[in-house]
Amino acid sequence: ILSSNLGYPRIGEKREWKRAIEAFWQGDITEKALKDQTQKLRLDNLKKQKEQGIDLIPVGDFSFYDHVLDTAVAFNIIPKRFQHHNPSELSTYFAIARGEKDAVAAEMTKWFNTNYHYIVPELNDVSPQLVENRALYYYQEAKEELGIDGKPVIVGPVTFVKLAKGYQENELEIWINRLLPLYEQVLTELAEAGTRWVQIDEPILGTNLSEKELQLVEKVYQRLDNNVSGIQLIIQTYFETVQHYQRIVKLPVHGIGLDFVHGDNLSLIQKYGFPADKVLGAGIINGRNVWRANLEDKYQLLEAIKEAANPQSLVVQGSCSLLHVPVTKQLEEKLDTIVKDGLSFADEKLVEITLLSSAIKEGKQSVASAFEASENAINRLDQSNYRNQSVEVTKQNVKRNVPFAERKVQQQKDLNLPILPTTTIGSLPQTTEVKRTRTKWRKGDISDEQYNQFVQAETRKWIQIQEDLELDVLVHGEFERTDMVEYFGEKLKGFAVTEYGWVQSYGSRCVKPPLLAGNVEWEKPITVKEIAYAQSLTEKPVKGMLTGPVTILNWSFVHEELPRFTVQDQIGLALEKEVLALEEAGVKIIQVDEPALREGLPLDKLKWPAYFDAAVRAFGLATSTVKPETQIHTHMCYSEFGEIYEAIDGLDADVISIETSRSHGEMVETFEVNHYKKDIGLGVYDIHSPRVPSVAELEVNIKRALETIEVEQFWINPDCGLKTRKEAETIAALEKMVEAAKLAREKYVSIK
Ligand code: THG
Ligand code: ZN
Repeated sequence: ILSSNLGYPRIGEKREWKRAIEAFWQGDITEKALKDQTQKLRLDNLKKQKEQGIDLIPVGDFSFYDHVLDTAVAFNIIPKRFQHHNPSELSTYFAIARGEKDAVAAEMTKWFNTNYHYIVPELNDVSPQLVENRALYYYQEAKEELGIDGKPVIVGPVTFVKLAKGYQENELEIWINRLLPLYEQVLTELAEAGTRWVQIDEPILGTNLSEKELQLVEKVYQRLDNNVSGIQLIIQTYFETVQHYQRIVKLPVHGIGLDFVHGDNLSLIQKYGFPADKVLGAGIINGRNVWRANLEDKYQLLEAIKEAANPQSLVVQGSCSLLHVPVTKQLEEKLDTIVKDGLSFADEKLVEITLLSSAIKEGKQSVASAFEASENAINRLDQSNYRNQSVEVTKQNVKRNVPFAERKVQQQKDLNLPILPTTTIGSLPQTTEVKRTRTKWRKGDISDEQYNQFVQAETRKWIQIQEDLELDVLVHGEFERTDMVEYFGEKLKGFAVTEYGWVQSYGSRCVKPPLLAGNVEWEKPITVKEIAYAQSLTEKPVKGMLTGPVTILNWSFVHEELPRFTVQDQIGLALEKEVLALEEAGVKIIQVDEPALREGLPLDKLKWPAYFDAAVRAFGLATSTVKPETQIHTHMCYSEFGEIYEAIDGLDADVISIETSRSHGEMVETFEVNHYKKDIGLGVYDIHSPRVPSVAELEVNIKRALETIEVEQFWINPDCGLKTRKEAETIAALEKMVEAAKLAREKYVSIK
């Protein structure tokens, strides 16, 4: 019996990784300094894992941006528009991720159903070859610097190609075959360097693969087995029940890693057993949540796994990489002790893993006090104020009373907007000054009054800028908010927030999900003061900005004992009170963002209908009681909307804005095919890149959308919130956008 870790967070206890990378981008530190600083972090992380007594320590889980991009670049998979660069330069790598003057960044999308985003590899126009054996580099580094015989982690070929784009569906096999020799070379070189274990991640096995794809999986691993020797390969799956379990466990590899927290792999091994000649990676500690494990329950689970599976050997591990949880809870000083005691971040999870592997090896008595401590902590939270009163959700009608077509007429009468109205998604640049001032206020260095004054001054400045730009629907800018979810987590009852609980979201960007410890309740107006202030400064409509129930739920760490859909309804009801308070204050447009709706989708399609129903219901709880003349907007991030179209329509929002620009025309089609009737803004430029778009480029995007979407239906906006952008960039880009909108109005309205 061994203990293992599948991946460690990259970002450092205090986000040192992010700071180093951003300083490098700014030109504040050299490439050498970046490499030195990140190496130190990497080695510190390895040391910690060794000290915790983890037997199989991952190497190669580090990245300067994203591990899928690392894999692509190591294979010379570089989009054509970046091919004039040297593939082994770090600047090439960052250019693909971030875009550069004449080349848009590669598309980014969510990693399965998590809040981590990867860079989508583009397979058209590339000739794969092995530029760098990253796994080998990091394996040798750990060995030479620390004497650690690490376990390289690589993205498996099937998952990699399935997540890539730029090829036809029937070319999957061709592409996998093109990459397999490179995988063979990577693995052979590792074997020669003395590597014993390799973790090959194939989370795609938790999704619904076709029979043909499944046969391909079998061919791939057969071939790796034939051509690579001297290595113990573990196929690692996570996030869901393995589909086609009986065939997957027969693959000719040394071991299989299964997630015993998400999905129902336990039933599978109980029903079908597990090959006695294989190692079973038992993912029992939740790698996606921060709540402390009940060690007794986990021990029972391990016993059940051991009994049903009877594998050659059992490896005790997390359910997935710990990339999705913060580093350590030790730094938290302000948390309620009941909550803090109930938590377990990455470092604490490593302890849970080694405790459980000792318990199963040497008996529970050897770790009895730890078992007791875990049980006590869980009971205390269960009996605390967070849980004592339940919030009943009795409301039945979650639909708006007046149909869209009628609402539209009434809203237009009130709002009097031009055709092709322009707006932004909500957040405006969070400059260093904004963040610094918030930090000062948090520390008590400035008073509430001073902070308030500052936020108001920023709002005033930006209302003026938006008026000067001649935008039609304005926003207050969200200067009082850190993050769209964390902010509501701070204000709603049932949540707690951390100081250092950061996780990587994309590239150097991190989020700090609130902790959902109990029943959710609205206590008093949250956003009304700021919105009403902004509205008082202008004649143009200012949108009220809220985060929707699905997103708040998905981007929080929800305690595993809470029923998710019930809490989601509770959040919906809490937001309804906020929506009505805004309406009462005279706000005419209220945006309830659901950027997480798509990414929260279960991997298993059978679970989709229940998920959609719950999402539509909770959104309806929040928004359906407004007057018909109140315009409800929503916003969603990222592509692949085809499959969630019904739910989008079901939300019945008067206006939806959608992030599109990294996936170009694909999205337009979805709405065309379905004859979408309500108003829609398909983002006309990509805000994730510092690049300012040209008017011509914006016109192309508008034109494409208007080929299929009615002029009366279309809104012109950037594709996502602007908080990560610099002020100058933002103003420059919005100027172009308004100019393009004016040109479009002349062109398309005159045709009519
Ligand atoms: N909030 C949350 N999750 C998200 C988003 C979000 N997931 C998807 C998408 N948006 C990811 N996008 C972002 C956008 C911006 C930031 C993070 C994720 C961001 N983070 C700051 C940073 O890392 O510099 C936070 C730090 C700070 O404010 O000091 O800007 O919007 N929950
Ligand atoms: Zn967005």
